[in-house]
Amino acid sequence: MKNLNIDEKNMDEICNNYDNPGRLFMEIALTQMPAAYAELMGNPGTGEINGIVRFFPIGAGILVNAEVYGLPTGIDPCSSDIFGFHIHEGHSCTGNDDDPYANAGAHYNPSLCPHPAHEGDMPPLFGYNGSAWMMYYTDRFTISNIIGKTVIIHSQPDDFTTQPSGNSGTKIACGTIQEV
Ligand SMILES: [Cu+2]
Repeated sequence: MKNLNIDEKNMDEICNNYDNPGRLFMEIALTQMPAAYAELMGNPGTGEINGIVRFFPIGAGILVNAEVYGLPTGIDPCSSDIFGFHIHEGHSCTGNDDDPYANAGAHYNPSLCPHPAHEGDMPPLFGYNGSAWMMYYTDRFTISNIIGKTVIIHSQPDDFTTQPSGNSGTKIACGTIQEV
């Protein structure tokens, strides 16, 4: 088994040449500090949702890792327990009675593309008995693009078709992205 020697200088080289970048990603997530993170919190109306999203720059992309607890669990055996998950352009997890995270705004979408081609569109969270874990690698944004913006969990699956946000229901948890 190859021994990975990870430092900033050789990340591009490793990413481009290593035969299993997934192992590099796992190793980085386990051993390195992220460049940015968001602590996700629910509100009294959505229960005890809490979690963290961490952003690691690797090569030309960003490795995103989400870990969330306290998600709703469906009673219906056919409940999907899938939750839309996006970076929104607003800078605040505040709102009003109708939408407690209204000030998180719309999806981060500087290119003005349709959903799901927004820069802030991410893979949805798949709930497992109320928790979720997800990791993916993207070049849709840089760390400086997202600092201060918000990560939102929605109540429903993202259908990746309906505009402007995949018919993913209400916003049930939110966190502001902080630089480490
Ligand atoms: Cu959203």
